[in-house]
Amino acid sequence: MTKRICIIGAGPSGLAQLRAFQSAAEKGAEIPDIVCYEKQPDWGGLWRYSWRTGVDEHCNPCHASMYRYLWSNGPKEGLEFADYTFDEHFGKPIASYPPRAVLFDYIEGRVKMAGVRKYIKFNHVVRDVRAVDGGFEVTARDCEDDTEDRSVFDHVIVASGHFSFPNVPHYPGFETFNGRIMHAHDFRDAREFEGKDILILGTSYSAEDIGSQCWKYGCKSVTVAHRTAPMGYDWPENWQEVPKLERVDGKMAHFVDGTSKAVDAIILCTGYKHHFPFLPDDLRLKTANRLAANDLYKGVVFTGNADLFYLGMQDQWFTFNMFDAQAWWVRDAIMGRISLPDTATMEADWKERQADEDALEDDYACIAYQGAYTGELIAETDYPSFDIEAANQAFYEWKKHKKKGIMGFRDHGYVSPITGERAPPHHTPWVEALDDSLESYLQV
Ligand code: FAD
Ligand code: NA7
Repeated sequence: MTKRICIIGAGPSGLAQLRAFQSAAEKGAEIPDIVCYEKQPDWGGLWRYSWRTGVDEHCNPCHASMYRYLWSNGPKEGLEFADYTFDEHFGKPIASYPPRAVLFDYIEGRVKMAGVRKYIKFNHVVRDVRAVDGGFEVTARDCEDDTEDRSVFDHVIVASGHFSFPNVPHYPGFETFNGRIMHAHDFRDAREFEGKDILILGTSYSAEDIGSQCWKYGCKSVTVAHRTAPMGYDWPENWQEVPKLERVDGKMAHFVDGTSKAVDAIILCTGYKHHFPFLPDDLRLKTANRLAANDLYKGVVFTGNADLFYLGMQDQWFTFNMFDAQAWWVRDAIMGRISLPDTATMEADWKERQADEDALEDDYACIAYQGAYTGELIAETDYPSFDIEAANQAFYEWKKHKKKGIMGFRDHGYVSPITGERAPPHHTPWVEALDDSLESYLQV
């Protein structure tokens, strides 16, 4: 009997899974029956921009955390598909930090060519998954017809992402703040903050990038409060880093060192939660945002039920190529090309990975660690091998360029780990490039 597989989500991870199965079929293998449920009306996950915030047109929580004018925050050479290069897709070399629309086009190009859209049920939100005799019963809602779709599958692959449910802290005085308080998840357009004094909480990617966007599109000042340590870049003169927020009073934000600042808006760049409202406790992944997640053998097999897989649940330096490595590996586990060890061995695996992660000394070591993990999975499948060390190198250079000039790092080019060619510079420095369209980016 042909196995039945359910994939939840058609973002980069779910699409990698579809491409993995299709590539096996292309080589003559018999592949399982596949259904991919996607709650949005199109594929691409976070790379599909939506203007909506809060709840969507079907009253589901909006998935999008994506905003306008987002340019890749890491070099594209660190995420390039080994089976589909940027040069192949665009027909020419392009610069290293593409805006969202360009990356969306690249993601879409590969799956269009693979012809996998037929497997996806769009506008279908998965509401419930439970273990039953013979596998899993999955209940999805067809949001267009407002009907229920209930089916049994041998395997479920959760590819629903983990940067969509906001972590929202409370600080005293938020209730009466005379301005806008929002989480990064609901941020859509930096122009909203033109001429405004903004306060950002958090010091990671969202804080750095949303602050930079607001600065680039003309906010009056950026103040970033840190809970642990400042980012420490050489910021523009109207940008300051201050210690932890203590309380808010009217428009005044008071910090723990006794200083204060009047602000118009507070943007909480305070991270996201791994949240799976459609999963019962016995199948639900509970983990922090880290490189080696809890309870996942090889970073993908749920140790509580080895017929259930998760993709892309790690904190991410590597993204699209790591999702590919995982997807090819999961495909082979499902197709019996890779056998799984006993539960005790699987448990020991993620604990050992976490101990190794805990011993890493700095970001450079974290990059090498995730590169090695990606390489480990690739070596066990037929995913095209590529020069992981070259991808690591692109990340190392990226970090140095950020230290050198936080508003200028996107003006550099890196060597592709697949083609060995260095990317050309973009035609316009990032601070001056206000048009983030694909057409503008691809101009020579
Ligand atoms: P997602 O892209 O989140 O896709 C998950 C999919 O699952 C979505 O389509 C969603 O609609 C669907 N889904 C969720 N729940 C259900 C359900 N119950 N039923 C049906 N469908 C469901 N990475 C980079 O490499 N470079 C960057 O510059 C970069 N910038 C980022 C900027 C932001 C603001 C964020 C939030 C993330 C960024 N990332 C970046 C990281 C990002 O996580 C990955 O690039 C990638 O999108 C992860 O893919 P995914 O498929 O795992 O998850
Ligand atoms: P991250 O990388 O998980 O970072 C979360 C940040 O939020 C981090 O700096 C935390 O500070 C900070 N944080 C968390 N809770 C609080 C509270 N209560 N008060 C103040 N600060 C807090 O999330 P990002 O959104 O930046 O990045 C996630 C993805 O989105 C990433 O892949 C990007 O590409 C886009 P800490 O250092 O723990 O003190």
